[in-house]
Amino acid sequence: PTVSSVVDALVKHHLAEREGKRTSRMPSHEFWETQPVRQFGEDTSRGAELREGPIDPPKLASETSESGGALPPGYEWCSCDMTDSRTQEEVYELLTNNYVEDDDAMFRFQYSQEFLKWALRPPEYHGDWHVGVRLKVTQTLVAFITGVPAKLRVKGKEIDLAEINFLCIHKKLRSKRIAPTLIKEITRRVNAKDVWQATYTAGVLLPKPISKARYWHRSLDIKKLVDIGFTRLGRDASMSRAVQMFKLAAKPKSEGLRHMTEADVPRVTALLSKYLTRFAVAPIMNEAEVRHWLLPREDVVFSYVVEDEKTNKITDFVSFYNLPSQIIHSKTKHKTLKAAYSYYNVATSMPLVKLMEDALILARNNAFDVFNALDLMENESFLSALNFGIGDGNLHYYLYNWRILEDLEPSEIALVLT
Ligand code: MYA
Repeated sequence: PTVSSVVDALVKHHLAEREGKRTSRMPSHEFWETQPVRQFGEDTSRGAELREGPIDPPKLASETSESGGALPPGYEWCSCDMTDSRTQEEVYELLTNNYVEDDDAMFRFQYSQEFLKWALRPPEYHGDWHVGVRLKVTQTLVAFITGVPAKLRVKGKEIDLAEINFLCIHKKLRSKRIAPTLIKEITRRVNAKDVWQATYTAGVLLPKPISKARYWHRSLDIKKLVDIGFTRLGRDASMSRAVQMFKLAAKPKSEGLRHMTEADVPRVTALLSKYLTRFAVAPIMNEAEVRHWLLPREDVVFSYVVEDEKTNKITDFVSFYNLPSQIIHSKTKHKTLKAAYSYYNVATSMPLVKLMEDALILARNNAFDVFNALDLMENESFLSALNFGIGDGNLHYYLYNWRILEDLEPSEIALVLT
C-alpha cells in the first residue's frame, strides 16, 4: 500500500473506532501489535482491567538473552563509540543522507557532530545503547538506533527509562523489516541494564501515542524561507509587508538577560524542576543533567537567564537548540536551512510571550532562519501572538511498556527530545 492509502485506512479506522464499529480495512501493525505498548481499540473505559503502569509483568535483567536478534546475512551488530571521531563521522554521514525528511522530501535533518555528541553522551550514558548495524565485508554503517538514560515523571510516578532516538536505516535497505530487529536489539540492551520503560517521539502514527503535538514555525529570514520553498506568502501578501510583519527589535528587551553560566546550574535546576512539576509528563533532571543539557554549547544549545540583581534569584530561563536541515534539491545558493528549536523555558518575572520574543531576537542575531516550537507546555500562549504559523507535521509522543488510560493534551507534556 502507498503511504496515502495507509493514512486513509487509518483515518477510516479511527473514525469507525470512535463510533464503536469494527472495520475490516484496519491496518495491521505486525510488529507493534506484539509489543507492550498501548494498542488502538483497547478499551480504556474498563479501568479495572487495564491499569496505569507497566504493561509486561516484571522480569529480571539476568533473564535477558545475551545475543542480539538475527540480521540479514552479511550484516552484523556493533556499538558506535561516540567518543571516537571516525565513528562520529560515520554516524553523521548515515544520518545526513538517510535520516528524517519532510513529507515533500525537500528538507532533511542535518544533525552536526557536536550535536550528536551532546545528544548521545549525557551523564551515565551507556556506550552499548548506541547500536549500529554494519555490512560485514566493508564495515560500512548502514543502520542505527540509540538510547540514553533519563528519568521521567508520568502522572505523578517517577520512571527510570531510556529515551530512544535516531532510528535510521540506509535508504537502500528500507522495507525489509530491519526496524523491528533494531528495536528488539535496543530493548534487549536496555533491559540488560535493568531498565524496562522507554519514551520516544515520531512523526508516524504507531500503536499508540500518549499525545499528539504540532510544530509551529516563526520566520526570522522570510526572504530566504520563501526562496528555498520553506514558506509561501499568503495570496495577497507582498514580500515587503511580510518583512514588516516579521521584523524584530535589534536586541533583547528584558533587563538582566544574559548567557547561562556554570554558576547558574543549581538555581536553574531548582527553577526548572519546580516549573516542570506542573505537567503530566516531564523530565526530572539533577544538576549534572541540567549542566549537560542546558549549559550553552557553541552551535548546539543556546541558554539564557534573567537574574534579579537585588535578590540574586534567577527568575527566568529560556533555551533553544540548533538543528539545521539540508535543502535536498536546492535551486538557490542556499544549502542549509538554519533552524532553532524551542527547548525548555520558564518565565516568572514577565509573561512567557515577552521572554520568547527575546528568544526570537537572540535566534535571529545568531543567524537562524526560522524558530520552531511545539505546542507543548504553555507554548500556545505565545505562538499566535508572536506570528508563528502552524506547520504540517505531527509529532507523536510514545511510552514503551507503560500504560496511561487517557490521551494527554500536548499542553500537558513538558518533554522535548532532541
Ligand atoms: S523517529 C525517527 C525515525 N527515523 C526516520 O524517520 C528516518 C528515515 N526513515 C528510516 O530510516 C526508516 O524508514 C525507518 C523504518 C528506520 C524509520 N518508529 O524495517 P521496516 C515500523 C518505530 O520494514 P523501514 C525515532 O527515531 C513500522 O510501523 N517504528 O521499515 C524514534 C513497521 O512496523 P509495523 C517504526 O522503513 C524511534 C516496521 O517498522 C517507525 O525500512 C522509536 C517496518 O519496518 C518509527 N519511526 O524502516 C523506535 N517507522 O508492521 C521505537 C516505521 O508493526 C522504540 N516503523 O507497523 C521502542 C522502545 C525500545 C526500547 C525499550 C526499552 C525498554
